[in-house]
This record gives sequence, structure tokens and C-alpha cells, in this order.
Amino acid sequence: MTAAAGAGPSRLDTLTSWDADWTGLRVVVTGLGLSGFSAADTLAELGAHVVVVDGQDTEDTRARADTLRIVGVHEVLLGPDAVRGLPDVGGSAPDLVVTSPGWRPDQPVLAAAAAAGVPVWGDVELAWRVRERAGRRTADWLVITGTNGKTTTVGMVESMLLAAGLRAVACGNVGTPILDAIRDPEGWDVIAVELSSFQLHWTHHIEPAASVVLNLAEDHVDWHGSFEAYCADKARIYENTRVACVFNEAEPLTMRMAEQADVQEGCRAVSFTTDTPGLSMVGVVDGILVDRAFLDDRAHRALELGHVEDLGPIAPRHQVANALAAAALVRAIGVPPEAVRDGLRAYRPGEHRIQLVAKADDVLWINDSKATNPHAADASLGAFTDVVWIAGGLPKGVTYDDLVSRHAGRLRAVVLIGADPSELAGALQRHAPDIPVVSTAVRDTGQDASDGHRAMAAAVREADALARPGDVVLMAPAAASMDQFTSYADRGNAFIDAVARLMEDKGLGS
Ligand code: UMA
Repeated sequence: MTAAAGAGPSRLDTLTSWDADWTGLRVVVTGLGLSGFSAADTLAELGAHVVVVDGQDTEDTRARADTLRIVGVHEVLLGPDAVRGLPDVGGSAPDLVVTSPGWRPDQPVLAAAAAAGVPVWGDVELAWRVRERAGRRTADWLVITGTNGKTTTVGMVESMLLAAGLRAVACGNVGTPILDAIRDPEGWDVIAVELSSFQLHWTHHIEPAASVVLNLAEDHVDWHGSFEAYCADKARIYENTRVACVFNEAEPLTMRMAEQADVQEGCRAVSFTTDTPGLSMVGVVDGILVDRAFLDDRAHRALELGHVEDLGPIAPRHQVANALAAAALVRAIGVPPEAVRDGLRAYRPGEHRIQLVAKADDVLWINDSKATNPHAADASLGAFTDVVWIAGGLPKGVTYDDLVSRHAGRLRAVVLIGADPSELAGALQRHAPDIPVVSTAVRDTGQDASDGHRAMAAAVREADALARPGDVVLMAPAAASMDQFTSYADRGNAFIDAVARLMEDKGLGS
């Protein structure tokens, strides 16, 4: 191991605001997707000497590279050779690597950086460093992680902040890169930041006003190497929190993470529960969302924040939990109770999360493409009683035994999608041997593995044949989509299109 290359850690230690001297800092940015592009663009604006690398040499990456060169990025290296090792920057070793979240630590560029002692930051670390800028307000950060519910919760937080009249935005893993948000010319009062385990892995020091781990279940084991490593990265979200570490009363692991975190003086641990709340909790009493954490006389009183009905007509338990977590975060920074209620009323859930697509012949067709792991599918399966379940895809190293044994009783039938559904099929054989299972899988049908839209159309027809009045056809794959689709949104749209065609063929309109 060699000492840190180039300017060394001491120069990096001084880089704690936009107005610090970033000029000529030699930086390699890995990845030319959403976050890499925004990191390279930011660093060029700061005057750093930037080299970007990406393993894909496509029309799209070339076009993005051209744009970056115009804004002052010195070099963009594309294709497999560009990501086999750490490049020099302006003829010397880099001072810093800023990585995109999807890059695994054992990827050769990042492994070489580690071996050479070159610090690696994610875009969230860079965003924290540049958040202060002369003449602009500096936003408070409310940060959210968890295996499931992050996107919903960050959206609810944003909605509550806006209802309170604050200038606020949701950013991070939700889709708007955090550096794009941070560079907004007007600045923000508060940013609501969704953080993935990948982003947390590459984040070294942030000081959020409030933080939450919503829940924890097996996910992304292939990236982190183990569930323990995944949890260790998630736990980093609580470090240095200023006002409140929010945890899930139903998941003791989240409490331990909050307790073990090194937080700022005066920071409190506050939990959320979908049952009656005790002291320092938010929870539910007779359908009313209540706060027993952020009021002076909390030992004797509770504050009404809203009603479960404020969440809309379908409010499964996990959605109530997300709403309470969001409420705790905003209450930590003094958002009034009415804004919590108004924010929940104004919030519209994103597409592909327990989305009602059609109702025909007394059968509900529900798109939950966002259920990319067993834990998410568990929540949506649990919300219905008689289910024709469309499931399968890339399992990401997780197992299905618990999920299938828990819900075997509610399954009418299962239709398998995905290039290789053998993991799920095995769990169904073991724990639900009497449930009919139909496969649309490539191995059985010989169809093109990439043709997810055709597979989905076939799955929808199979489900239609199996469903009886009163049933729900639930597309909640419990797996990632990339084996047959470009994203979970593409998979959800394939389902929506296939259901619309089915309805047309039945003469029911779409
Ligand atoms: N690449 C390589 N080599 C690698 C890996 C990637 O060259 O080994 C290149 C790809 O060719 C591509 C770029 O790197 O050009 C992609 O980088 P990325 O995978 O980090 O993705 P971004 O486009 O930067 O998007 C990321 C998040 N993606 C991931 O974490 C995988 C987005 O979350 C996030 O919205 C965005 O930053 C803005 O912050 C998506 C996601 O799937 C929604 N997140 C996972 C999840 O929610 O489960 C964690």
C-alpha cells in the first residue's frame, strides 16, 4: 500500500464548501450515467481537472461525453479497456475518485484506487462538501434509507415540506442526482435525500438534521457480499445526525443501528409504529396518526398529525409506516402538524407501486413492478387475500422460501416470468406444492430471453385464464427486471400495456 497520491488527504480536508479551492484537483469520475454525469459536470464547474471513465462505448455515452467536454471535462474514456485500471489525470496519479453508486468496490478501477490509497467518494459525499456556497441558503438534509419504501417516503417528506411552505426537493436515489439539486441557483431550505446502500457505502461524512432506516431485508447481496455488509452500509446513515435518528419500532435491528451511531450532542432516537405509540414515538390511535415525540408535554399528551384516510383509498400497513416515518423526519425540523396532514393528502404515489391498472369481471389487476425483492413483494401480497401472482426475474442472490411459505395460503395460482425462474419455482415446489404454477420462462418456451414484453403479454393471458371473480392479479415480481426489461418501469409498462390489450380483446375497453 502506498501513501495517498497527488495532493494527498490534507488538501481534500480543506474542500468543505463550494467556495474552497478546487482548481486543478485531479479527479477520476467513474460512470457516465445519471450521477457520474452530474458529478463530472459539477467538478468541471469547480475548476477541477476531470477524467471520466465508463465501460460502455455506445451512441448514448459518446453523446454524453461530447457534452461533458464542452463544459470543461478534460477527457472521457469509453469502452471495456477504459475501466480495467486507474487512469492518470494530466500525467499524474489522481487525487480523488468520485464514483457512481452502481460500481462495486471490487471493480478494477476502484480496486486500483484502493490499492494506491486514492480516496473514493460517492456523489453524496461530494454534494455534502459543496453544499455551502456564498450568497445561497444552505439546506437542511433529511435522509432516508431502507430496503423498501424509500421512494414513497422521500416523496411524502417532500410533499409535507412543500405544504409547510418550505422550498424543498426530493433527490438522490429517487432519480434526481443530489448534485443537480444542490446546484440549483436559488438553493433550498430543505432537501429530502433518498440514499441507497450503494450510495451510503461511498459516503464518508454527512450531518443530516434527521435520518431514518425504514426497514431491512435481504437485498443487493451480490453487490455487498453479505447481508451483514449491506446492513453495515445502511447503518452509516445515522452517523453525525443532529436532531433525530428515526427507527422502526417493529425492527429491533434499526433501533440497534440508531443506538450505536455516533451522533451530535442532543440528538434523539425516535421510532415509528403502526400501533399505539409510547413515549418518543409516532404511531396510530383509532385511525389517527399521532406524534408523541416532538411536543414539549409528550409524557402526557399526543399531537394529532392526520388520519389514515389522508393516505387515500388503499392504505396498506407498510404505507402507513412510511407516512409515519416521513412525519417523524419533518417534525424533527419543526414542520407543523397541519402540513403533515396536507402533505399526505397532496402526495400522489409514483407509478408501479401497488398501482391499480384495471378492474374487470370482478378481478383487480395490480402493477407492483417496484417490488424488486421478496421484502417488497411480501408487503403487497399481504395486502390481498386471493391472488394470482405474476412473479420472477433476476433474484440478486436472495432466497424465496420465507416469502412463499408465508403467503402460500393466499395464492390462487402463480405465473412465472423472468429468464430463469428456477429459484422461485423451487420455493413454490417446497412450500406451496398444491398451487398451480404456469411458466412463461425462456427455458420452457424457447423465446428470446430479452423479449420481456412478449413474456409479459403471455403471463397476463395465463393469469386471466386462472383468475376467478373476487381475485387480484398481482404483478409483484420479487426480483429485479434487468434479465428481460430495461428497468422496473419498463416491466410495469409492459404489464399495463398487456392488460390494456387483454381488456380490448374482451371488449371491456382499457
Ligand atoms: N458502469 C460501468 N461499469 C460498472 C458499472 C457501471 O462502466 O461496473 C457504467 C454504466 O455503463 C453506466 C453508469 O456506469 O453508464 C451507470 O452508473 P450507475 O449504475 O451508478 O447508475 P446511475 O445512472 O448513475 O444512477 C444512479 C442510481 N443507480 C444505481 O445505484 C444502480 C440510480 O438509482 C439513481 O436514481 C441515480 O444514480 C441518481 O442518484 C436507481 C437504482 O436502481 C433507481 N438504485 C438501486 C435501487 O433503488 O435498488 C440502488
